[in-house]
Amino acid sequence: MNKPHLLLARAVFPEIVDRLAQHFHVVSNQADEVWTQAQLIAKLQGQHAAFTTGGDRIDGDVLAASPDLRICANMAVGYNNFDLEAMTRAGVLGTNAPDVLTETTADFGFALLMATARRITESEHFLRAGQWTKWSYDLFAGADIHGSTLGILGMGRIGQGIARRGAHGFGMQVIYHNRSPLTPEIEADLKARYVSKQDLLAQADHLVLVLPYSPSVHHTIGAAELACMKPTATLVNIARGGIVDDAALAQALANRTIAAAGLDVFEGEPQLHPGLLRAANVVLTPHIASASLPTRLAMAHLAADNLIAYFSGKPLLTPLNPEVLSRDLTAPIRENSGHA
Ligand code: 8YV
Repeated sequence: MNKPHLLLARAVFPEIVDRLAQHFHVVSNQADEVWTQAQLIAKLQGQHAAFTTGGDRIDGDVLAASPDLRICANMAVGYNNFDLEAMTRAGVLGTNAPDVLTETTADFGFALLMATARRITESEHFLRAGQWTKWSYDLFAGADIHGSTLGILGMGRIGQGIARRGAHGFGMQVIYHNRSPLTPEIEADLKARYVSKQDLLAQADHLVLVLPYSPSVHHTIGAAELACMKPTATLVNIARGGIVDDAALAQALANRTIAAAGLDVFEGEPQLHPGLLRAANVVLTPHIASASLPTRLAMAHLAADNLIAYFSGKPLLTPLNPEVLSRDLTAPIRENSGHA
C-alpha cells in the first residue's frame, strides 16, 4: 500500500513525528505556527489525515475545501473543535484521546482547587513583591478543603477521579450533578450523592466544572448561577472556556459574590477577560490540566495509534463517529497513486 499523506497541525513530540513518518508522508508543523482557518485549509490540500489539537477547528468549511481528508485524530479528550455531524456527513472519521489523561487531569483539578481555596499563588505574589513584613492571624486565611462539601458538575471519568480524591483523600462530602446519575455501586464507591443543579450551586463549598463543552452548555455558569453560590465558595473550571460566562465571573469575583476561582480554561483563550487578569482572588493557568509529560506523550501516541490503525484496516481505538467506517473510505486512497 502507498503511504497516505498526513498533516500534523501543531508541533508534537519528535518521537511521535518519527513514528508517524514510518506510516505516512508527513507534513509537520514543528515551528508550532498557529494557523488561521484559511491557512489550515491550504495545508490540508492533498492530505488524507490530520493530527489535531483542541485549537484546530474542523468544520463544514474546512471539510468542503478538503475532499481528500478521511480522518482527524484529536490529541485531546474534548472534541468541541470538531463539527462531528459535518464530519460524519463528509465521511470523515474523528477520534479523541480519552482515558490516558483522566488521573493526571483529576490531579490537576485538585491542585487548582487547593491553590485557590488556600490562596497559594496570591500569597506567593505578595511574598515575591516584598510585601511580607510580619505574621498576622488572618494573613491569607482561606477556606478548608478537608471535611468540606465538594460539588462536581459533570461526572464523567475525570469528575469521578476528582470525587475519589475528595471523598477518600480529604474526607469531603461529595455532591454532583450530571445528565444522568451514576449507578448506586459507583455512587457508593465514590461516596457521592446526586443533587439538582440548584442544590449543587447552593450547597457546594467548592464547585469543580468537568463537563464537556457543547453549545447547549454555553454559559452554564453565569451571573444568576454565581449568585446562588455561597459567598465563601470556590469555583474551579478545568473543562472548557465558554461553560462559564467569564465577564460575569470577573464581576462576581470583584463583588465577592463568591470567594475565589481557579481557572485553567477561558472564553476566547489564549486571550483572557481583563477583569480576570485584574482579580487577586483567582488562580489562572494556561490550559495545562493534562500536561504531565508522560500523559501528553500517551495522548499523542493514542492519536497516532488511531491514525495508523485506520490506514492498516485495524480496529480503531477511540472512534467518535464509527458509522463512517462502514463506508470503506480508505479504498480510494489505496488506489490513488496521485497522492501516495
Ligand atoms: C488538551 C484538553 O491539552 O484533552 C482535552 O480535552 O483540554 C487538553 O487535555 C487540549 O485540548 C489540547 O489538545
